[in-house]
Amino acid sequence: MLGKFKESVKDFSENVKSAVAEKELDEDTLDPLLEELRLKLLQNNVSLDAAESIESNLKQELQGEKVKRGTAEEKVNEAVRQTLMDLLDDSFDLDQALEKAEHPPTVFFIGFNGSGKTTSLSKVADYLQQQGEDVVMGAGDTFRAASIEQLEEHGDNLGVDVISHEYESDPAAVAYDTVEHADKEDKIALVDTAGRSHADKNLMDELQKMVRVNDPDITFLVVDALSGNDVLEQAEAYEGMFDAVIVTKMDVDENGGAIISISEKSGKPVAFIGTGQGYKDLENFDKESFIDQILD
Ligand SMILES: Nc1nc2c(ncn2[C@@H]2O[C@H](COP(=O)(O)OP(=O)(O)O)[C@@H](O)[C@H]2O)c(=O)[nH]1
Ligand SMILES: [Mg+2]
Repeated sequence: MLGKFKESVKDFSENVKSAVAEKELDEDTLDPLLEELRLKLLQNNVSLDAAESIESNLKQELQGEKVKRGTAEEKVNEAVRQTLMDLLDDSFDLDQALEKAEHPPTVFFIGFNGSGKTTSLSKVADYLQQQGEDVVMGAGDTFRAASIEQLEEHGDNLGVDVISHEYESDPAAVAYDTVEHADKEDKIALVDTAGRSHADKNLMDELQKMVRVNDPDITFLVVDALSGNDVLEQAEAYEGMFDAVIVTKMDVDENGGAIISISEKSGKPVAFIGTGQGYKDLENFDKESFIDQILD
C-alpha cells in the first residue's frame, strides 16, 4: 500500500535537492518540479483537483525558501505532510456519533455496486458487538440478486438478526421495519442499500425516499480504493447524502490516491478503511499514520 505515492514524493525531493545545489527555489526552478510531481500524483490516481491543490500548497510553502543542501528532503516532506494534514480529515468518531444519535441510532451504508457496502456493514456490526452493543441489520438492497442471502449469511456468522422483505420490494419499508425492531429491542440499526449510479434514476429516487422516510443519524458513503478517479463520480452522485466515507480494499490498493481524491472532493472525513475481507479488517482512519506511510 502506498508504495508508488512514496516514490513520487521521493523523486520530487531528489529533484529539489539537485536544483538547490545550483540555485535557490524560485518559480522557474520550482514549477517544472511541481509539474513533474503533479504528473506522478495523477498516475497514482490522485484526482486532478487534488493534485493541483497539493501543488499550489507546496509552491506557497517552498517558493523563495533557501534550503541548504541536505535539508531539502526534510523541507519538502514537511511541506507535503502539512498539505496532506490540511486536506485529510480523520475526525469522525463512530462511538461519539452514536451517542449523539436519536433513538434508535440508525446507520445507512450507500455507494456504488461492489464498493463493499454489505461487507463494511458487517464489519461495523462486528465492531459494535465487540463494544457490547446490540445491532440489527436491514437488508435494504432488495435489487441485486443474492444480496439478501449475503447479508443473512453475515447475520448467521455474527449472531445478528437480519430484517428482510422480498426482492423488488420497497427498501424504505425494509429500513422502517429495521428501525422499528431496533427501537423495540434497544439496538442499533445498520441498513444496507442497493448500489446506485447517476444512471439509475429510479434507484436514486428510491434511495432518496429511504433517507426521507427513515432519516438516518449516520450515512456512510462506501467507496472502493481501486476505483481510482471514479470516486469523484461517486462523491458527486451522493453529494449531500453522506456524513463520512469508508474506503475499502486498501489492502489491494497500491497508492492511496482514492483517499486523497475523495477527501479533496467531498470535504468529508474518512471514518474507516477496509483492509481485507474478514470482519476484523476494518481500521479507524488515522491521517498521521497514513501520511507517515507515504513519507517514510
Ligand atoms: N480485499 C478486500 N476486499 C473487500 C473489502 N471490502 C469488500 N471487499 C470485497 O469486495 C466485494 C464486494 O463487496 P460487497 O460488500 O458485496 O459490495 P457491495 O456491492 O457494495 O455490497 C466482496 O467480494 C468483498 O469481499 C476490503 O476491504 N478488502
Ligand atoms: Mg451489497
